[in-house]
Amino acid sequence: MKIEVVELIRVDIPLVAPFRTSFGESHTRETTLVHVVTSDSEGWAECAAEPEPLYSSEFLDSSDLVIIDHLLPRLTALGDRLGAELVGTALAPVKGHQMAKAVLETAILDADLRSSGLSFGRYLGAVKERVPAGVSVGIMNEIGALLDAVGDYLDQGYLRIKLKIEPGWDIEPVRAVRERFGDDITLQVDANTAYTLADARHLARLDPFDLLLIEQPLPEDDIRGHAELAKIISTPVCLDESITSARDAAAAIALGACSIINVKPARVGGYLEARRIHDVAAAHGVPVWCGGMLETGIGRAANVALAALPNFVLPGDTSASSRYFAQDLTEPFVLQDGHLTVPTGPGIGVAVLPDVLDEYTTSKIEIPC
Ligand code: OSB
Ligand code: MG
Repeated sequence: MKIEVVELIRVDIPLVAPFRTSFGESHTRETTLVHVVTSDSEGWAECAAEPEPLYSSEFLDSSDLVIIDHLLPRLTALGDRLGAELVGTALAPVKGHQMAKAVLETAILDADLRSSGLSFGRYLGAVKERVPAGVSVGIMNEIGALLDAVGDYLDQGYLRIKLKIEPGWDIEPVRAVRERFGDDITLQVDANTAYTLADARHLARLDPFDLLLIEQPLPEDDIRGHAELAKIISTPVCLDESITSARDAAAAIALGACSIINVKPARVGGYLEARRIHDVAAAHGVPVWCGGMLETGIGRAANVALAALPNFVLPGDTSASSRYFAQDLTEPFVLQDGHLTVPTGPGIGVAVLPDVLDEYTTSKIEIPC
């Protein structure tokens, strides 16, 4: 396969409601789409980075620049030997920049699979036709608004609720949700690194609420802290930001820093590394689930396929398109019985809607190869 043209298309799409986390608030989903055109196919992927380096050190402009100046030249140097399975090795000399590497590898994988007629699910090893959907609920100004939002998501059929937390918005919202909706709903929290180990006693106050897990309470480089915390609190510790490779996953498991892993393909450099994390975790009896970064249908399609692998035993942040957007870039993913259907068409199995893409495009860079 030989790349002929790569387009970097920046889009900015309004969210149906602002989404607040411990690190910031978003009103739109701004992302770069990578469109790879090859001699016999094309591929699409979506960058998970955000406009500012607040979730991780990567951000959209950095990802675009790294792709253009450092990643793409290493791939075009391979000429027509290029295939998705060579991308990781070819890009390994470039340190870090997992999200930039992931979007490029994913677009090439999509092109590869479209030309061979294979779906992402078939290629990755999906064993399910549909996957259970959870929903991530942002930090709000008051408990009443939170209860309304959670009630609405439960009415829609979401099978698991994740509350974003931060110091000052943790015990009380969890207590309120348990009091209103009972002990039977599956409930978990995500701190996005907002605490330190000195908060261990405080976080132990979440123990009585029988949470499925607490996600990334401590800074991303504090593996030892998570291991210590896991000994103090009874809520299972799940890592998100800390895990950027299968080696990280193996180390965190061995050190007792987590008993569950949130797998986000973008954070770990792509779907091939994500599958390795799935395998490492499975070998240790550690369950995984598929995280999200407010993806459009383009990124969501591949995530839903990954979430159909056998060790993805917990509901993911794989919500329906309507949870994020009034109008998605593809046909919307719809919640049916609390599940999303795994696409079966070639590649990611969904098509970009050209008129919608035009409407939300803010800039475009075309790189002939
Ligand atoms: O930590 O999982 C996270 C969104 C943006 C950045 C980080 C995270 C999130 C979410 C939303 O929790 C998940 C989603 O529904 O896509
Ligand atoms: Mg998270």
